Amino acid sequence: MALLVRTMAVLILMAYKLQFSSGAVYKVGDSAGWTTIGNFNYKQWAATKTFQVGDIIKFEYSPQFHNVMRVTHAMYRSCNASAPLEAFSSGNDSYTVKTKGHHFFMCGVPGHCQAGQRVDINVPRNSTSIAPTPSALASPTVPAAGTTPAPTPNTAAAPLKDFKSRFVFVGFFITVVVVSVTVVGFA
Ligand SMILES: [Cu+2]
Repeated sequence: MALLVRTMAVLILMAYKLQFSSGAVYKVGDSAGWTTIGNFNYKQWAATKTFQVGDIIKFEYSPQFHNVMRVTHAMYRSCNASAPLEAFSSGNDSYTVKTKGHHFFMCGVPGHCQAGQRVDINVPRNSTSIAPTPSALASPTVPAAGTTPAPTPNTAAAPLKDFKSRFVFVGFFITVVVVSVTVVGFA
């Protein structure tokens, strides 16, 4: 009986944490969106934000003219789009920040990154967050210079999957809690 109550308490706490760990949503460039028009200052835009693990970074643009590539620091500095870690091209892309540190993004259309269409989403290492922080090892390994593995556009669906699984988890915990309450009621 006491064990059941304790289990319930833990499950309620977990469900609560899962619900509130969904972070803020930031639309890159605000009303300007993800563009080369108007020389939007994405560096300044990012500097005014305090990003956290769990935040969702949204890129809105015309897929005819732009795309989004998550790249390494070296690729970001040199505007090299040859081997992105992840590639997005729907025009309405969401990236969930899963680790602390820098997350570098650039447009892979020739000339756009050089024109300033790149952004560094930085979650300070010493920042605190209520969101679960997966190991830094979870981030893809940086390919060695010289090798050019094919881009992996399939990963674009990953943030959505993650979002869905979160809801599945919350639903599961609520079900367990309801069942537990029913059992206690009859005990
Ligand atoms: Cu572009």
